[in-house]
Amino acid sequence: MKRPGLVALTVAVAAGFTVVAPVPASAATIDTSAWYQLVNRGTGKALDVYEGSTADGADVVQWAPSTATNQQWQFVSSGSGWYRLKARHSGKVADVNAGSTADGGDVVQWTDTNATNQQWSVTDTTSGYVSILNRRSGKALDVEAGSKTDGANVIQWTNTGATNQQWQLVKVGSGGSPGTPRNPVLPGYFADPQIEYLAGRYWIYPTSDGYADWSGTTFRAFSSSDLVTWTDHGVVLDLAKVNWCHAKAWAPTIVYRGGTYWFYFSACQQIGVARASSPAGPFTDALGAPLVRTNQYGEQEIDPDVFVDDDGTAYLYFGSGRAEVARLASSMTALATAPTRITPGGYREASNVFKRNGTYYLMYSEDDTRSENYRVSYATGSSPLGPFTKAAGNPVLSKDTSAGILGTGHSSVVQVPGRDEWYLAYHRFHIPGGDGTHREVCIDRMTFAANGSINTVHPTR
Ligand code: FUB
Repeated sequence: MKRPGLVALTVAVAAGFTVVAPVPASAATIDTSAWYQLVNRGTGKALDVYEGSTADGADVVQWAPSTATNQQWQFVSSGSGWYRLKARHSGKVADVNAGSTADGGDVVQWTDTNATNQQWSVTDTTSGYVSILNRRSGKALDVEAGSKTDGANVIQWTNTGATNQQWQLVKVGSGGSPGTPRNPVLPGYFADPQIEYLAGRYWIYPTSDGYADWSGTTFRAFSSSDLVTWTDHGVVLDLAKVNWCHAKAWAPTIVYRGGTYWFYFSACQQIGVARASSPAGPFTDALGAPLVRTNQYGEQEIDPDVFVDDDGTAYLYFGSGRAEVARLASSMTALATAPTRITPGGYREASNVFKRNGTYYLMYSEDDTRSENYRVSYATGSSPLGPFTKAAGNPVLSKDTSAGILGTGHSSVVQVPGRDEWYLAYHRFHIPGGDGTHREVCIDRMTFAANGSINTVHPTR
């Protein structure tokens, strides 16, 4: 059913308002045979045809995610990186009503004519989210005024990059809940896993382990569509090609910004930054020098982590023996501010920050990676710059001697796109016979209590 007050008219439009086709980012991974739910980053609601109407002109709104087919969309290629968005229940496509080029132009469904006001581009914003721009107007698919209510209108608006213009593409079926990881998830010796969701897949960037004194010199990448089956992408950065340090390649992290994948890594107990156009690399040193130098702010400048807040500000966390955070410059290759010290109780290293329901969670490791008691704790704060207070109920993750699981630490957290479903990647001593330099990478589900505290994660074999 069409909502009152909408003009049930759409027009095919002439050339003259078209925008330039984007370089595909997530678009490169779009499966045109699949159905997707489009979940808004700012509101958590899904793109929805109002009341499941099959009529031309029915309004496109947001609604709480469900399995209904009026929330399932197919990307139908119009060529050159442009797509129509076809609703599964009606076969009609998302259309800027009457070919409007104005801010506030309403998005409705209409019979597929392949007109430019029915064509959309898909471009990565920050990790896992895309912006969707209309070809005729160049404006972004936007939840009006960022409203969080069911039924809030979806319109077009000037592309500002705001979170109510960012969408998560959740593949129906395979894109819902991933499978149950089987530990260890990576074969062989790896540690310090950084897990991320990038360009429609899960990725792990670990330390290559099994070397005395943690003397590995290369970084590899692994990816998966389901957290179960992992593809080895080989060496994505070799310190032999980094002119300021060729030793101790440890604990990297990655973030997507401005069309580039930025890869922060520890080398010679300093922090570097490299760049690539794909999450599979190859990464090239971006600075020709460390971003954080030996002893610049403290004893061990290692274990970088980058968190990008909803307003687009990026923060770099790092440090062993104490925790630091600094805002990153928009170039991503410089600190915009001097670091702030945010060390929570028991902190050793391995900061990893995420946000859930407005709370910032700082995960970190306690004890020594050579100890079987190496473990994961967390602190919370109301700002990415802290202060962070160690939570009750820690540690989140620790050894299980009855299962032969020891040395569980250096974790990172990933959210399943569009769902309140979270996984913790971490390393443990290799089974059998591992120790602090022979570690393996595991993943287990992480859940929250109603008050937002993290429930204990039980490590699994
Ligand atoms: O893997 C080398 C170091 O061991 C990491 O940087 C620390 O977090 C610890 O896991």
